Amino acid sequence: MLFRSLVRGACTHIGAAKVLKSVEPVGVHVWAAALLHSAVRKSLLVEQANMRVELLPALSDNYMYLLIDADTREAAIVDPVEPIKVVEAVRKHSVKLTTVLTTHHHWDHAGGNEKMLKLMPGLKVYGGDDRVDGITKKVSHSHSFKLGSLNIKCLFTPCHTTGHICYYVTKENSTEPPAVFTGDTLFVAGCGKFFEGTAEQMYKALIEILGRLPPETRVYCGHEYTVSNLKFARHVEPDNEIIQKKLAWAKEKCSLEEPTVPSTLADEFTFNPFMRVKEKSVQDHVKQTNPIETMRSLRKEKDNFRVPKE
Ligand SMILES: N[C@@H](CCC(=O)N[C@@H](CS)C(=O)NCC(=O)O)C(=O)O
Ligand SMILES: [Zn+2]
Repeated sequence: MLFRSLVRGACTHIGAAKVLKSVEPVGVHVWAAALLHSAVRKSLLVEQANMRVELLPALSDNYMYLLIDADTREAAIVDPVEPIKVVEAVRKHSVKLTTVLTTHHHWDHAGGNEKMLKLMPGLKVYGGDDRVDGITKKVSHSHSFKLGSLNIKCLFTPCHTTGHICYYVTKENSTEPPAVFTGDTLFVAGCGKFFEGTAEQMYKALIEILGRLPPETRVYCGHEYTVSNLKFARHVEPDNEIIQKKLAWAKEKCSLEEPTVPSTLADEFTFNPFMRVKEKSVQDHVKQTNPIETMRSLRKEKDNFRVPKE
């Protein structure tokens, strides 16, 4: 799955295909392709008065996120799989990086942790799984800590992996939207594969944990999969106009190599089939009447879904 995620990203891969033909051996192909592709994907800075989030594209379709507390200029990095890019961003913003937030142990998320620690010794490395490289602080559900003046709350969302953590970031007395870093649990218009978990667990994660956060919460996910996810969403709900519009928008963004992240939880409830398992239109598609069974059927169908070219 990880090989596929490198050679088949969400958007176009013209440059990557060229490299794949000309470089030996196979392992080098993959890395060269991934690095070349990520070089053209654009980053994005989301600025609020209380926090700043810089989206840093990595590999072929991953995102790392530099989270900055505006008050103290203390910063955290989410899933720093390409540490050199992180060091560059830290220098550019003149911030003090103290913290690594790891969503799960897969190498395309945690694989840069050891190098990150070598480049910047003393970092605190958070994660929910002993398999997370370089982990210094193992956390569980509701564990909270500070990043400068920001509060970070760990949300245990096992299913993609048994130790998956989402990180929910708030600032006291702020009227600005909170942020949640969802790794491979919730994607824009989709969710992670159930590699180590069940439909019951993903239902709990998406509907009962993430779905109960404030609707305006900005969602920063682990991969740029929005276009292919929306093509599946369209297949599930062909009459949902919001999906059609979001897909046209996401295609445009992708053609410009711009991120489709962040979205919001309120928006996810309008186009993400895995967040819409209580909707009759989604249940009818999979011939189920129970939301958890709908979740199970949807995931099974998406695992075998051939994404159409258009
Ligand atoms: N479908 C992915 C294939 C790669 C893959 O399996 N990715 C993992 C995360 S590393 C996943 O959970 N994907 C969700 C999905 O395919 O719906 C793609 O669009 O490139
Ligand atoms: Zn991943």
